Amino acid sequence: MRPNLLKQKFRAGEPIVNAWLSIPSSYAAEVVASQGFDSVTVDLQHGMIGFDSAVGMLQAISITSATPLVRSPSRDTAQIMRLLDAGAYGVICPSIDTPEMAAEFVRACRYPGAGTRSFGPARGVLYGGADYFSHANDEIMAFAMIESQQALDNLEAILATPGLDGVYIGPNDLALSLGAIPSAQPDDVVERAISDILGQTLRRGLLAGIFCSDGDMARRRVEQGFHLVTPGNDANALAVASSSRVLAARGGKLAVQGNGY
Ligand code: 3PY
Ligand code: MG
Repeated sequence: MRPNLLKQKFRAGEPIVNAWLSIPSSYAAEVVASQGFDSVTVDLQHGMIGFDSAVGMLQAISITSATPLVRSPSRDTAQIMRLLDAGAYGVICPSIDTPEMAAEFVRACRYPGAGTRSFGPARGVLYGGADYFSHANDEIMAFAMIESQQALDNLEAILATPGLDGVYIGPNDLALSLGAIPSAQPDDVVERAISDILGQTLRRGLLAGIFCSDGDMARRRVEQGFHLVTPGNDANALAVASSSRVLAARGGKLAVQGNGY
């Protein structure tokens, strides 16, 4: 099976820069995936993307060396299995708040022996290779999104879930859950929660990932100790690039960058 380069980079301690796609276009996916990202995530939760578009986008990502990931629309195990069949090499699952949710999610990503994944790796075999089935349980990565007070309260037990590869922090939902306002520069209460999650994840030896508002914040998070960072999404990059051109043409300069999700 084609190795999961993300796993290799994590083991080697190399920072992983992950793109985030919300525009339902295989061409846009191809453009973004060709820019040197280590991984590219198709976001089916908040992106304007359904399963059919996601398949074409995973195909487009597959022509590059970036590892194809998805954020599933929910914890629904049938959807998670379909996205794995479509060739995703890792799933970022929203709102994992309890160890039971974490266990059910991880089982959906693993074939029997380790889980409940149903057999039918349609594109998985095309992208991964003929021996996909024998190695998928080891190569496919499962990331639990930690984005609530409840998840924080249960973090130790969530991190102890067998087969969980790591966590991915959603700072905006985390802020809402902590009574703060989602912001490109999170409040102190959110920052304290982020460093608590990071510390516990590192102590467990798992991968720590986080969504960031832009490239500068992503760099800061790498320096803080995160393994995987997402410097905003495609729609935000397009909006910032477009508005800066309009402003430049009008003789002005862009002051504020947007906050993607
Ligand atoms: C959040 O910040 O809540 C996210 O889910 C990032 O996409
Ligand atoms: Mg979220």
